[in-house]
Amino acid sequence: MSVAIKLASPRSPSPFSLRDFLATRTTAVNRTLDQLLPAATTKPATIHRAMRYSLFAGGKRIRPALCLAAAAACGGNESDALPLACAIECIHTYSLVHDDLPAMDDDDYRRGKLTNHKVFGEGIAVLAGDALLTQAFEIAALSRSWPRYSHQAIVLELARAAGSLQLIAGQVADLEGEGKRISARQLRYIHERKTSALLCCSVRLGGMSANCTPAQLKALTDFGYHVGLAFQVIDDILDVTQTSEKLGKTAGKDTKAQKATYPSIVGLERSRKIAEQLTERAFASLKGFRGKAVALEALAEYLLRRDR
Ligand code: GRG
Repeated sequence: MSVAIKLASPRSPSPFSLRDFLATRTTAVNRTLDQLLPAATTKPATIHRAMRYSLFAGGKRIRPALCLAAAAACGGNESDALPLACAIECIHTYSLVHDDLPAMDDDDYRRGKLTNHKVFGEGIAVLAGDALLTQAFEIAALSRSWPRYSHQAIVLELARAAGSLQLIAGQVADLEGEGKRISARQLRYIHERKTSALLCCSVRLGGMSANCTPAQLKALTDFGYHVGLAFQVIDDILDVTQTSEKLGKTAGKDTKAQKATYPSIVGLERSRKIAEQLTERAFASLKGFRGKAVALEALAEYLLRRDR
């Protein structure tokens, strides 16, 4: 396959290290989230402890990394994108907290730890998810605007990705599809909304924080869409090929819940091929960035090859 990435940016004398990129950006995102959220001791302390419990439970921080990498690709200042990267991580974490509830996927483990409702009880877990979602909009409302992208555009971007036509729509279709035979087309509909929408939003917001051109925004949208789809295909593959210990969440849940996935519909080998093709499409979207999208390229490659 032809998705091998260049490891050095032509503009930078030292080779690009994804390991360093992820480590430094994760540290920056964690520090900023810590500053943006109410302290764990702020009353009512239970809700702030619950929000922080899931937020700092050890997620891979893929969406913030994509947001910051997109800002860099558009020549922006990553520190401008940092609050938006944090807002996305709050929305993502909310979706995981709610997804794990007994009324949804009913999971005991997430990010290698007991799920929020197992520690704090269902009521607080629902509220912690709600509070994380609301926190994301507070952060977006407090962020700056850019000549091409108003405050309204930034808030709208988050609202649309998280709303009933995207993230929630994907979750609804996922719930309603359980135990039913669904087509590859319907599965694509679920993946576009449940997963791709937030990854796409991550890179778009990164680009917007760099006041990107409409052409750059279009390229990032295309990249985020395809990387998002590949991400979910790999997630489905890992659910059947990895252990719970490795994933930090219960493996084999999709089969148990009789969920349609790419491996269940087209098999493992074909699923891997599909993820590779989607990643190639994502790479093709980055042509116009002429070497400045090295972090985005490395992330796409990493997401295809990841084992957790
Ligand atoms: C409104 C009650 C209510 C629920 C909404 C929208 C929603 C719940 C759930 C979203 C569905 C979902 C969990 C999609 C899966 C996306 C996915 C593969 C998540 C895992 O992402 P990683 O691997 O996780 O980046 P970490 O833990 O590393 O951040």
